[in-house]
Amino acid sequence: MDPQTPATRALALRELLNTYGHQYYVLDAPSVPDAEYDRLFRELQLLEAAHPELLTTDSPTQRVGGKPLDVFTSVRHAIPMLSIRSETDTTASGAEHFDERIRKELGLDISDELVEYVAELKFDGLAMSLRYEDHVLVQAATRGDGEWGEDVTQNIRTIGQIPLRLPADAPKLLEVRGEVYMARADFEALNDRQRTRIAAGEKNEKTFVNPRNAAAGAVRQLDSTIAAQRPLSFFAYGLGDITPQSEGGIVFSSHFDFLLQLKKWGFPVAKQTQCVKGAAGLVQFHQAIAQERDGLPFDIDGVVYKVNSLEAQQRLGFVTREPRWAVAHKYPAQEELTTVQAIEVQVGRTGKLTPVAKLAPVFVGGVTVTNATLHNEDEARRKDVRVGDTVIVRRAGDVIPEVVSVVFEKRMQDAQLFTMPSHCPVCSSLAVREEGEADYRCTGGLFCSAQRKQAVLHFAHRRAVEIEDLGDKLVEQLVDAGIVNTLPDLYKLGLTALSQLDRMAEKSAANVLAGIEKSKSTTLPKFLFGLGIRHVGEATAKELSRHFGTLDAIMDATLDQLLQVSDVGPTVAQSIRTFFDQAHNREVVEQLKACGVHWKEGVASAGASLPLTGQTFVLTGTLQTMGRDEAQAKLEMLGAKVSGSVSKKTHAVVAGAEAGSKLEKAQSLGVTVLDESAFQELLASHASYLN
Ligand code: I6G
Repeated sequence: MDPQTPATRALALRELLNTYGHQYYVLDAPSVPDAEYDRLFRELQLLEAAHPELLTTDSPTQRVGGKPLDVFTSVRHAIPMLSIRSETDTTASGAEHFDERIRKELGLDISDELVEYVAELKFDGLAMSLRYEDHVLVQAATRGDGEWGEDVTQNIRTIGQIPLRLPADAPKLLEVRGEVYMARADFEALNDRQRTRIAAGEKNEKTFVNPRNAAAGAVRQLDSTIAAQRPLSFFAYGLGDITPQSEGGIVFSSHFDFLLQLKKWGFPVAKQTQCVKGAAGLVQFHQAIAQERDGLPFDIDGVVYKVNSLEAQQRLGFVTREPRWAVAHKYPAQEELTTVQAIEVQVGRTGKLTPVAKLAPVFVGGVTVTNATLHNEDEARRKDVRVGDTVIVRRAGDVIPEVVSVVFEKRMQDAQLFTMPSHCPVCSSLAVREEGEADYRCTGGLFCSAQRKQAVLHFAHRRAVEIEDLGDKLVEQLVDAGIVNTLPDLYKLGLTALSQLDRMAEKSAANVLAGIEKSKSTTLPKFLFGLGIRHVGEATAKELSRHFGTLDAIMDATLDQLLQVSDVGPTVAQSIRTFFDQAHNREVVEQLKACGVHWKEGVASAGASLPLTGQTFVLTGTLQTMGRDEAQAKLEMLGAKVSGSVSKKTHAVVAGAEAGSKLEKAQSLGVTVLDESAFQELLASHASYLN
């Protein structure tokens, strides 16, 4: 064949672009620069424009969208799109119930071997069925009622991860089921673009509530050129129709084999998918994914377990429209609806005023939530949250709950716009918002009792000098009663003053005093962090201590000297200088020392290096001989950085008992792993730096 004919060139371009697209979208490993892809794409577009007869539906140029539709056509699924039943027990034992049921239904008893399962993610997106005939994507349909769905092929073709043509070894007929979703980062970027459009006065534009909602909107766009601008992704997880064996079709023996084959044919399959054995394997998967959930680049609402053997699946069959061989095991929802009962303004340690929505109690993310931050004036305005509003609240992991958006359709007519107060709600001092800052601040300083309370709580925090049993209720009483006005007042407390407070028995008072006594012996970074200097977090306090060695050296450091410390920029340096330039702050430090607060001062390591300087360690699992905080503190005293995640740059992973995925990752990356005794040896070899 002459390679120069338009037809062969078009074919070659389609194949090249499909290969590059697969490397880029599915494998996340592009092999050519974007400019090269764009050049070839343009060449194919021009060729197809000049020779319309060469245009095919599997051409990558068709990913940009086509003519707007009036309505979506209904299509009947060749094989019904089933739904999946949910395990009602959302605790880990839900997995055990499923395994028990499967064993019973398969007639297995205790002496029989463990059942093999495939454990997968339950993506928070939209189910989709992709039909390939003669290797070309001919139809993409939503689930609909399971029997009839909507034909959304034009929109689905715009998804770069979905192959438009399958390799020659794929069956002539293949229906792949999976989930269309929007990755979190793509969702954020889309909403940023939407906000810019709204700000530019573009009518009919809106922001989206969550990635699922944005994905659903894009899939149901009648104008596929708009869908093409919405960044959708896809994961494959199941089979619909397929060329039967009697017509030479391929036969799989297990679901896992099927998924591996899908990957080979170019479909994205979630890398978390695992083949596991028995209830213990399912429980382990459930727990591991619960840990990983917040760090995933996309939302999931649970995991799915499926019996791996297809022969066993057949034996188990279906109940109504649900397979008996699969179950969804959900995690607690991270978003819920509730109503705003009030909007209060809270005063933080540095005087920052934070608007907080007081909510009708709602169970979300595994806990009952009654407060959600609105962050600051701009955020509160942007979301336009008002008292009485019905709102979507989100709580993911340990992150503070937040109001995602208002359900405007449910807003009362007389709902009042929220405005930030001009004065501090606690001490009535003027509240100011400085230029370039997002926050209003109370100007009352330590005159403001709210700031005093927060300053005391911060000083007493576990990561600062750590005063056990000194909780917020107690601090509130101590400050309100005028017993504690400054930090040194804590060390002047006696049994009599304490026992007179509400709900404070003599025994509890004695515990508090013991906690205060214990806190006198601290470390320089903890003390420095506890002072609550603006912009000096825990990491900066550690860097400063390491660099200067003594508190006096830090207090007397010039701006230039402060700027020598890694992580310290002009704002932080200025904040430290301003703090120690104020006589009353130096006085507080002196008084605390006079009350007996002490630490071991070190030697300045500015310029010099400690034994583990420049090395990053990761701690995982449980150490028998010391807590994780202590292990971290020791590594840091030796100059190491301690990180939460393993990468190729990690110097070593310290693995205690029951170390999980971090240990596995270290092993797969070839990172050094120290068990507890090797770690002890390392510390012992540098003992002179630790005592
Ligand atoms: O709704 C679903 C989400 C995820 C599924 C599913 C799934 O596997 C990861 N698998 C099946 C078989 C069904 N629904 C019916």
